[in-house]
Amino acid sequence: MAYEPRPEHKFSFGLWTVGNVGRDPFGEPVRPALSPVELVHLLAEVGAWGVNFHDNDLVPIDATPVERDRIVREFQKALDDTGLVVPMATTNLFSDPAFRDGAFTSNDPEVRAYALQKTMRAIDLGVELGARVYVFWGGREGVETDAAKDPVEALKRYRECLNFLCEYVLDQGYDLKFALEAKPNEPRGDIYLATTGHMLAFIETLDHPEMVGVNPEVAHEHMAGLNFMHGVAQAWDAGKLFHIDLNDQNFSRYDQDFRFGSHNIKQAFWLVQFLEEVGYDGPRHFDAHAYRTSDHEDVKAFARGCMRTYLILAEKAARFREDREIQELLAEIRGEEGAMAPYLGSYTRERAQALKAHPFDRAALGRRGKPYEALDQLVVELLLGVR
Ligand code: GLT
Ligand code: MN
Ligand code: MN
Repeated sequence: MAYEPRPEHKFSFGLWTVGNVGRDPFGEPVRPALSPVELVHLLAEVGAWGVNFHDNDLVPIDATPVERDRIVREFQKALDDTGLVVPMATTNLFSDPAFRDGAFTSNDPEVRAYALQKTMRAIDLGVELGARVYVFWGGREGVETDAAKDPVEALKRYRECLNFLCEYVLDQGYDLKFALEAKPNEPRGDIYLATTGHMLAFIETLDHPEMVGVNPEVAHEHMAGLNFMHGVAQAWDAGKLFHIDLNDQNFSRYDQDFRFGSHNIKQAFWLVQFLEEVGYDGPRHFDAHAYRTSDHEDVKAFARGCMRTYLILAEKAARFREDREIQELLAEIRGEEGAMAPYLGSYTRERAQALKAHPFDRAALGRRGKPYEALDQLVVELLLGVR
């Protein structure tokens, strides 16, 4: 059937997404909490492939080792019963009051050590259930006042912790990659490493950059007013697109985590077109939640909607790549090097000298228009379904 999710699409949801109970800074939960096992069954019912979790989405922070093992057994059984997989796991380093000033960047060395301990245990849990990607979202790694922390010192602490954890993974022989997720603010006034671009630069300063990539989230880059697809493209170009958090978000609002494609349909289209064209084959994770007005039935509509919209946009993207008029315009726009071939490409001294001597007709260059209005209108009509 058209637009039906299939395992090869690798659609995944966090327990915290379909399990979101609708609490916000101004209001109490509106939906009864479902257990992790119930959530696995809900995800199977809507056709998802994978389920991700924070350590404490699955195992309460104060569970005894015996309780932990029972919970893991029951969860594993739900996975076996439904065929769902766990592609990714992560640590909750933001909810507990202990992390009020951050985890890896906390000013309190005991908190930093506790954060490492908690993360090692959470990595063990994730690996036990099959995770191959481990996400780090440093929601509390920041400040409200710059009097509190030295930002260079904060980066050193962050780096030291990630280096420690990379060594832990290697020492255990785990097959696990790290994916760092940026966000500019919320819940902290300012969060360090605010965008995917910041993360990419930071990764190169780590001891094992080959183990570490990024997990860009649509909403987080939109909060910063950025073009999400460009950030994703840069991560892809760097070989660092290990995971992706799909959702939607009005620009410059709070972290809305809306259903994928529910708000900025054109940006969503360009993102899907990019992922499909380059052949991204990692998980397509929806880090979103249903509106606070939803009941559990509507949560299913939300989850189905995320996947269906992705598949519809993937079909539109295929048509974009096949549309004769669009492709002819693109061929015209993206000119061949032609007469400029001798001057472009890698540097040689001869090439530089020849180029310095070449006479350019600058005025003629400035008279050349580009039919981008015509091209964009074709894309809009494709998206609006009249093409
Ligand atoms: C939290 C955050 C998300 C992160 C999750 C992983 S937790 O819901 O808003 O963007 O991806 O820690
Ligand atoms: Mn996210
Ligand atoms: Mn978010």
